Amino acid sequence: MKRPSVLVFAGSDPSGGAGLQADVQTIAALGAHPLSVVTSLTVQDNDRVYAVHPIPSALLRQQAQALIDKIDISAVKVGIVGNRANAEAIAEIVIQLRNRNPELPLVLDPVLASGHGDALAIDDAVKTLEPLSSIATLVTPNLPEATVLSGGDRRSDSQAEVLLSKGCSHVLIKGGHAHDDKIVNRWFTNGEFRSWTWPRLPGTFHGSGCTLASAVAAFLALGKSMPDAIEDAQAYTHQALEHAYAVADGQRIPSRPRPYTRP
Ligand code: PXL
Repeated sequence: MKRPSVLVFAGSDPSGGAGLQADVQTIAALGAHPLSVVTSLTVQDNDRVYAVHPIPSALLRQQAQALIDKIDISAVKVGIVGNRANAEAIAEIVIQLRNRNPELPLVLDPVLASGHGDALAIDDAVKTLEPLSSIATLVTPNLPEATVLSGGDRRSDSQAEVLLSKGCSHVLIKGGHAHDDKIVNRWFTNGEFRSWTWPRLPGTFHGSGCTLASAVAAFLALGKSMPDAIEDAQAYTHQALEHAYAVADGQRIPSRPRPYTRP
């Protein structure tokens, strides 16, 4: 049996909570195959990020080229890119892949900071992500990221409008950063809107956003429609957070390698 492959571009998180490690666990758990191209090496534990080192864009290109020369790609997921040169390299690779498959989905998680608030984007984040936000199928900002990426707008619908005007087809604004006992995630696409409300789970987590975006990419690779992929990815992430475990004090790790059953 052939499994669909998801091509992931992300930063390595040695703590195993977020970044590439989160993406690989999620995509594998959901029955797709993760191909993992490193964009940056980070120094961090389960709470704090101490350093981010982008890898040279020529090496990023080589990693991806070897994979795409041989393996069919069913979806692409992008986490932290490191710098503008890496964002441009990833955009060129996606454009190359779309020459073969114009429908290839690209899920862009526009990560600016860790869950704790430590910076993960080095240069001007909006400018850095430009080559990717214009070709993304789905962009998944949290509330602070949506505010920054839309130039300071505070209302989710106008933030989504700004993001859609950059060229992406769908926006999912994640409500986890609100101060509320409910989390509202809002999906916008041209002419359509839907929201989902989840109970806020106690505690803090390392890698919840990476888990959600990767789950969407995996479900798209497996053939689900965008609204179904978004809905099922939230249910999977919620289950992973409900069963999160500790490795030390501080943020817990989502339990991703678990059989997923649709509620
Ligand atoms: O959760 C966002 C994120 C993405 N990528 C890397 C990270 C984090 C959060 O810590 O470390 C590499």
